[in-house]
Amino acid sequence: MANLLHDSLLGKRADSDAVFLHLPDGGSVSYAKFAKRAAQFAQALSENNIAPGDRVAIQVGKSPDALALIFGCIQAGIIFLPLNTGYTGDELAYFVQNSGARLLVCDPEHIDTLRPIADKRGAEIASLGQTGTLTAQANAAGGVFKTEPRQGDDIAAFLYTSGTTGRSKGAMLTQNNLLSNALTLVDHWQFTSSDVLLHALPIFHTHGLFVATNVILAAGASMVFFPKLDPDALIDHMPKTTSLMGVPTFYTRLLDNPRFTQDVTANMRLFISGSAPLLAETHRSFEARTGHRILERYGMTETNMNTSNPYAGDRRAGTVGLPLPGVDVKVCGVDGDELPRGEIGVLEVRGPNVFKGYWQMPEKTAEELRPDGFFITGDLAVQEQDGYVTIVGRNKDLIISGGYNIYPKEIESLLDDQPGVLESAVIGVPHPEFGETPVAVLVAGPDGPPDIDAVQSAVSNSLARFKHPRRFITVEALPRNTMGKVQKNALRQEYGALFA
Ligand code: MLC
Ligand code: AMP
Repeated sequence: MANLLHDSLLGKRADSDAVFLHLPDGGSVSYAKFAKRAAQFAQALSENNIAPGDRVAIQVGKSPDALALIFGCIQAGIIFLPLNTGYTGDELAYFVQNSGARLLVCDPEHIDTLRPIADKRGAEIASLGQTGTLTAQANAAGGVFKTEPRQGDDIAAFLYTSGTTGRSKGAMLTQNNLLSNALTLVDHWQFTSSDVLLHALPIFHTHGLFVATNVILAAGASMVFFPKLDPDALIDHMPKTTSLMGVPTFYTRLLDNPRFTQDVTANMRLFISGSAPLLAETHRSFEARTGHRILERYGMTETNMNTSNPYAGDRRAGTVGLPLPGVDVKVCGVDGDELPRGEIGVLEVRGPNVFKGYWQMPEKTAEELRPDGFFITGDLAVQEQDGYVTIVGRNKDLIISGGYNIYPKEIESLLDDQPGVLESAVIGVPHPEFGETPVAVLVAGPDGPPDIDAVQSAVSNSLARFKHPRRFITVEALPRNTMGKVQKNALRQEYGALFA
């Protein structure tokens, strides 16, 4: 029996000398070398008695080995949870606990601080990097590993995504969710083995991992693998590359760079944007500067990619294009009934890309995944007569900063527990660089106003940097409607120009 994802993405090129990764400083990693490295990690994991179906939590910096570890998990049938490197110990503890991870893999410099978190939850801990313990084991492994059979419906990964209420949920993504979407995107965006992608996204989210990496593997193409976004480095490499995938901040930062000219982009065939709304204005400025029309697409952690502007055809600024082949899309009223085209409602999607449910949260799954397979995205959208979809807002309390999701509820729960805070509301306001940024509005308790420095340090201790409110404002009372519900719209209006 086969391992669908491993065989399709890596196995079939396991002997190929073709380049998979170009390293920014000049080296490269071939498909054969990468496949062997993945097998070494699969072996190292097995030697640690991590079995198929077990979970491995991975919080490591971006590197070829980090990617090889993920593909080692796939080959060994182990479920991996890639985690944002910005998460604090508190956040990490939750993911290890909730997933029941058998192993936590971290950077060598964090192993001592994170060990108690793993110990307390009965997980082993290992590290990846030059002095890493798992790296040493992989180095000693022969690199021949009997691939674990896996079927399309088997879970490949948990991707944690927060909710508007309560804690993060582990979205269970199957092998077929990931593979079907990668194959669709290769076709839709016309990727071939000649493509060279600029890869500057993190590999712990859907965009950098399942869209960018899996598309490149499925096409047998290659990518320049940058540790993080550095617009100058992208510009340096662009004359020899063909494509870029980024969040809107990538495009605004490129436009801010005077070295970014039409000449630099002459060899590029495709610029793709997603994970957050791309302003129509950015789309137009980009075309004016380079002659390229950015291709915007729309997806989610739970669903991978759902819609995309066409490769050949009208890439319409401000829209997320048409449903991808095999994906059903409908715009519904709150009761779930489909609305006529042209009306605004909640977007629902169905297809082989849609996840299996939230790990050990059947009620949450039932709230968002209908029995007929439609997933309620929580995004507000309108679909034109000709099928183009525009995301016009959100029916969920979510802030997206530079492509990272921030759920106000998580920050508010922490703020409400701080001395001097009676209650709080966190809102997203427009930000020139990150699209949106969180602002905290606090109501003082009866004993006087809160000490903002103390509140800020509580936030720093518990939450990843990207979630920190950029402004704390103390008010007498929060605006409420007649039902007593906080009117965040009124707050957004009042503070909307803070970063203009
Ligand atoms: C970094 N910082 C951020 C931030 N990224 N703050 C808010 N929002 C962000 N997104 C913080 C840093 O910690 C730092 O804080 C300060 O901001 C400036 O750092 P920087 O060096 O300028 O940031 P940089 O490393 O360049 O990162 C910016 C970025 C990055 C936009 C390149 O955030 C990024 O790569 N975002 C992509 C996220 C992503 O992949 N999303 C896809 C999700 S999948 P300080 O105080 O230390 O200076 C998904 C589905 C789909 O949504 O459809 O794709
Ligand atoms: P995540 O949970 O990190 O996968 O984020 C998914 C959310 O990002 C979606 O529900 C949308 O709100 C948003 N999103 C992704 N792509 C786009 C896009 N092209 N335009 C607008 N919003 C987007």
